[in-house]
Amino acid sequence: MAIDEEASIPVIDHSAFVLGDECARVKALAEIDRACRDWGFFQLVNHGLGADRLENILQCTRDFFALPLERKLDLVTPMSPIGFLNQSGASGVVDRKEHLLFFGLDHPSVRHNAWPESPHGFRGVVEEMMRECAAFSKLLTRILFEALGLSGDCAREIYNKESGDSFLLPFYPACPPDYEHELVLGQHKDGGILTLLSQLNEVPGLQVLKDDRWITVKPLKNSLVINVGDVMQVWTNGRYKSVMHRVVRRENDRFSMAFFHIPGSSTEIAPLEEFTAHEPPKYRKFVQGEYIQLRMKNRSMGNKAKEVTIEHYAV
Ligand SMILES: O=C(O)CCC(=O)C(=O)O
Repeated sequence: MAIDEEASIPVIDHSAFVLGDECARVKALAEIDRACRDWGFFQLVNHGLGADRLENILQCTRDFFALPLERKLDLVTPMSPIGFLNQSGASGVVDRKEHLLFFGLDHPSVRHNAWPESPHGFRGVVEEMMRECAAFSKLLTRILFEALGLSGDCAREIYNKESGDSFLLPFYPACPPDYEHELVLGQHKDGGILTLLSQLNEVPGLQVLKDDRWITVKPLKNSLVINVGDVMQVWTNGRYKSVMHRVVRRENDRFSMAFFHIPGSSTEIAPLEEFTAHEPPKYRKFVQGEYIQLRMKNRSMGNKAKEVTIEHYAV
């Protein structure tokens, strides 16, 4: 598939939701609605996650991944997705990256998070960011519901009883120029409600599929990339799109941060009545935890089976 370096995903100004100007709010809601239908992705500027906090996360992340591999391997947690990982990939495609994954602070298994002793202060910085991201992703979910013409409280009723949130710090090591644009993270969609992503050190690499072309997401200073996940696609019966994305190699080290806003594992997911009044449901009901388990097998090393996607539940 061709790569389009010219096109850009929509950019939306979050200050429209803060300043109290009703016209600006209505316009921004319409922009979000269009972006979620057409792209499944947008970049948000003037969001509430402070630039200094993002800088602190970048610093901690750099320092952690600069440690010798043996020290990082101390944080491998067998049989669990959390902690350090430097080997993943499926269907013969190896992800050339390392990452640290944590359960969100409201996740029932948060106590199992594995914390590095070095760099000093890492846990405090990451927990503060996770707290911010959890609050901001709830707010954004309410904004997406409002853009859909639903009450923001609707979100509270359908998924807020427990949390499946997680927080990822990936590191994509620099590659020699000849290998630029090789895949480092295979194409996939996200399995939750929505994802907040920061290209922390502004090295590009993230690409989004649109009309059979890969569009590079150009890093904008202090912006957040927001993307719709599979759950939002099911809730809206396909109106909002969970879109394929991937990461390609670059000549520079690349650091990013992703917060996956995910319903708790016992939450039942199905198209909302509001979207099935005039058309049949496109998905059957499923339980979030079951879907997450199926997806985890997708990316486990050596898995040769066909990837399980949300189409597994299509009717
Ligand atoms: O690092 C990035 O830019 C994207 C990460 C991502 O898509 C993922 O880990 O699911």
